[in-house]
Amino acid sequence: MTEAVYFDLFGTLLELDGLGAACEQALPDRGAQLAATWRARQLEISWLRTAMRAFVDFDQVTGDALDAAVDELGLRRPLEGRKRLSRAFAELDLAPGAHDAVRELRADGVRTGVLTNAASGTLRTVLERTRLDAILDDALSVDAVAAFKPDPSVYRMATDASGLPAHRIEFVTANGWDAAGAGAFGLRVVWLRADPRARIPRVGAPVPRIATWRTLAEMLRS
Ligand code: LAC
Repeated sequence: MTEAVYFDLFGTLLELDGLGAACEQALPDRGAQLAATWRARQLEISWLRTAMRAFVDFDQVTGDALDAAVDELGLRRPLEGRKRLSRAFAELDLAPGAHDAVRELRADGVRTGVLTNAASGTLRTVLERTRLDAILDDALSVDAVAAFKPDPSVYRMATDASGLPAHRIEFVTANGWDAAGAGAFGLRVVWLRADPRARIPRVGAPVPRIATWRTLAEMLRS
């Protein structure tokens, strides 16, 4: 029986689809391109800053990534509504089925938590807005360790918070690179793989189990 389960936030509990729509409003016809470039730069900057030991919080990384993406797309005018758009990650919708799955697991007596790159303040706002705060025991932001995923210190927050060894903790993410990082640390990983063609990066991590929000609770029960 599962004792504790931690969830990734951006792209997992929250779906990234809304990012394209928000970008489309700011930049008609190129919203999808801006959203994809923005997310790619956001992750790249977080990995670089972690390797460089030059942590700033994820809000700052996200803003810098937006500016980098806009620059790359070669826009001549400043992006309209840049300030509002930079908050788009915090306003993403819950993934369908996510709330039900977390609630079901918690009702089974499983300890639940979120383990995310998100800055503490943003995380609090998101959990209140989505009402996840009522069904999550732990809200773990990387601010506490001043490093981003996949630094092992981030995944260690789950063992510290739960008091359980890594191999008795489930970690659920839709991000393949996050699945690799958590698996390499020793957590039991479930990958909510959105695209059947997606592959885990070849970094020597164990192969994760694959589920959907609909099948997750049942899988973790057995
Ligand atoms: C998170 C991003 C990386 O940690 O998905 O929420």
